[in-house]
Amino acid sequence: MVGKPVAEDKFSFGLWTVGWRAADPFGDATRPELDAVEAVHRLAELGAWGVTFHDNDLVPFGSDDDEREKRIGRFRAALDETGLVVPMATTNLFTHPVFKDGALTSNDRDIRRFALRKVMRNMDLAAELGATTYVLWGGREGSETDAAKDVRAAMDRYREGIDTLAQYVVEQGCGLKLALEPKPNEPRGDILLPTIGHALAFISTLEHHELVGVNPEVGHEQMAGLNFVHGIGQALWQGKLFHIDLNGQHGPRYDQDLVFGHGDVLSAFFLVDLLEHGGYDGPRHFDYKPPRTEDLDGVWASAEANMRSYLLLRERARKFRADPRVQEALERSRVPELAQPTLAEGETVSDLKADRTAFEDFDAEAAATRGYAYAQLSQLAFEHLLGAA
Ligand SMILES: [Mn+2]
Repeated sequence: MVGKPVAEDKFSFGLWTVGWRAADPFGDATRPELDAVEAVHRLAELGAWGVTFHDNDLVPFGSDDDEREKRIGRFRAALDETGLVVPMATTNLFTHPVFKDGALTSNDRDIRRFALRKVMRNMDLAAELGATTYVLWGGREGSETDAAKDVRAAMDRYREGIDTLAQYVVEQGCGLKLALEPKPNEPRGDILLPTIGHALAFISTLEHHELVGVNPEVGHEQMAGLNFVHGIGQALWQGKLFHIDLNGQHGPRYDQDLVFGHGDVLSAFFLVDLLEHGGYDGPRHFDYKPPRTEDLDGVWASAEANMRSYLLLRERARKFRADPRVQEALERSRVPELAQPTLAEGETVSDLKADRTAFEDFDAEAAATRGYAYAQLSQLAFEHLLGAA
């Protein structure tokens, strides 16, 4: 039904996804280390378009300059051989113990300065490799006790940090845009900028707000019990959906990073429908973890599964949109009517106040009896999702 992924699908994977060795808080790694060059070749064979990385996915923390150049050179050669692009890069500001109290918002000023330099160094590499988006996930920015963190001061430092990095982008003229990735908790007890909404509000306070958007992840919003499709809808509406992390999650619990669609499949259907019809043309980036039970064959099967899930959902979303019964149902539910402004063109608030049909003569009881027919519309979506329509 759906073919092999092609470059136009813009599927990308983090090196840390297929390369995850599956160590968890209770158990050791179950898989051997995966060479970045091997990952690039295998992803290309599967039809992926892009690969992304944290600085330390490519170059281990503390490597000397020779080792760094050698590793970057091998990676670059693999990109050249396969044609894979690097649309995005990011910084590991969470693994090394130095970041145990955060990076841009650590109480320790020396660590904040070190973190900024670590990001800037990898931004240079990202730009060299052709990336256009730079993601910042502040997984360690937060606390386990409210006594430890003055959140107002932390927000000052977060803003200073992001504005400093944006200023660096401007001065280097490297064309990168920054994308903040919200998450409510894990690894910290509570993480700053926990949701898309918090991040959007924070961005509006930045000096370089035009350079900063969001990189929302399916599972992160669902961990907070939030509707991911609504969050993406608002990010698109504000022109701030710079990048997206696709995966699966079963509601509020630890961050599962399942294969895309292998969590809330109905939400995944409406998400793909929105991305495909809502004007998003950026990467479809998978930030998932191959299950710990899998050997390397299972790793590649799971990578392929992400792309196939997306393509299957896209095919169903397209059929849903093209179905005349769906068009009729949308009309019956008055979905297009919401695009009509509430006030008429040129109508003033005084005009509205003078309009007796809007209030004095409005029959609220009669209007209250009108049904919205969402039950039929919702079932049509469900049947398309199942391939039954
Ligand atoms: Mn995650």
